[in-house]
Amino acid sequence: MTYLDANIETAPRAHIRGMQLEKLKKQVAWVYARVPWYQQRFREIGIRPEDIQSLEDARLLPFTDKQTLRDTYPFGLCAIPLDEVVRLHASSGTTGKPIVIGYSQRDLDTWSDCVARLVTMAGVTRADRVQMAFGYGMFTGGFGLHYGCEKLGCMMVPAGSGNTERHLMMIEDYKTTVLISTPSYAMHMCEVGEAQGFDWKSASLRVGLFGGEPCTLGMKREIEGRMHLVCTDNYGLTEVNGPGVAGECLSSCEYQHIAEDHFLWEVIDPATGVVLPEGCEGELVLTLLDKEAFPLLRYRTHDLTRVITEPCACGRTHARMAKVRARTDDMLIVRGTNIFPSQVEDALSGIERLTPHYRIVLDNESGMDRMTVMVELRPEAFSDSFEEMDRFRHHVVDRLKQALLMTPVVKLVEPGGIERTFGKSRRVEDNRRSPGGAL
Ligand code: DLL
Repeated sequence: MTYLDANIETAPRAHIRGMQLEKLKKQVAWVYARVPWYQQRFREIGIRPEDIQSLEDARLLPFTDKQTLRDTYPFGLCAIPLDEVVRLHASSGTTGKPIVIGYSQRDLDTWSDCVARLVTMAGVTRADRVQMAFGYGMFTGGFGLHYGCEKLGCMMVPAGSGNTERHLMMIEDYKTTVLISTPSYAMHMCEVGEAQGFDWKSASLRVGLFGGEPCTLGMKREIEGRMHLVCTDNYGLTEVNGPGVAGECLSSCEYQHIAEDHFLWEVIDPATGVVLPEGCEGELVLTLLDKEAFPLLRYRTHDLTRVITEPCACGRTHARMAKVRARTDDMLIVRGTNIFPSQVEDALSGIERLTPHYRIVLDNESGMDRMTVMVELRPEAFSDSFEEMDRFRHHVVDRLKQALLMTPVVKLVEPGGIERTFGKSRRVEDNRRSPGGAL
């Protein structure tokens, strides 16, 4: 097994916890001394940095969330002089102003270490040639993975997002061995390649590093089979640096190891904020343990997962989070029924004649919520017989009805008919005038 730093990655759990506590105390003192927003919140709750004497005491600390970053936009949470900030990244979000995050030089070094660790977990070495298909803008995916791989010593090919034909040419000409993209873009690249007669089997790619959006096991298997590579999934979010928070090793495809020397995790009940026992599903909350510029304590990610600390076959001792499939805020309320897009995805993934591409469209033109699920047929499933297609459509409706406990409208779309994206895919289009709320 190859580790980037075995001392850290396979440290006894008691050692990891000890290191976390030491860093937590320092981080709390750091934010309290430097950020007025935290000083005020600490006063309101009635705590002082000295009250943090154990990791459990983290529960005394205030939560932060996207709203905190909006309220203090753009630099209100910055804990260092702005002339020591060397980079900004931002996340667009779906509503309102973007949130912005700054990094000191040391923050960037830590971030690159986290990324170098996760790519090593996926079997990437300095001998690899890495083709980047994430964008290099304010999004953290491109720069984050770029510098982490470069730190490892890989040959970076900063192709960026889009222009699929050029990507295929680069694989062929530069013999790249690793592809970094969202899983949905990898799928698109695969389809475009197949349509052009690109020979994935003899192509040089051997590893796919996917992240930025959920990747189901079905999708992973499909991409691995069609592109002839091994893929792993990594998780992160702009507010907490970007990619590098957690990554999948080659031993457990359902979980990702959290870089616990840099992030303290908790899982809470999203409705009450109460911390749940280990292994229970809830909302992931992360505290950055050594961030200089934009330190976030107890950041509510809205991502639903569960975390376990059982030993992993790879020998790493850092806790593992189950792959994120849903967010508390992507729950849709349709005619009073709570629906997560991941439930739709699970129901569709068992139907062989469909591609993994789908879209959920909501409207209430008639005064009542209507949910339409657009599903895409595989080329071999397409038939001229109206009866046969209608029978199949009914079959899809039945499967969704069983999973969702409500009956959606199903529209069959011809192969390639659902729009592909270069970055994160957009699964839900909510056109309702006053949509049901989210958690
Ligand atoms: O997506 C950071 C990132 C870039 C991670 C590239 C990995 C690779 P944001 O744009 O701020 O940052 O979006 C963060 O995306 O809260 C999750 O809901 C979702 N997400 C990110 N990675 C995964 C993943 C980046 N591997 C939000 N699986 C997060 C499932 C993911 N969801």
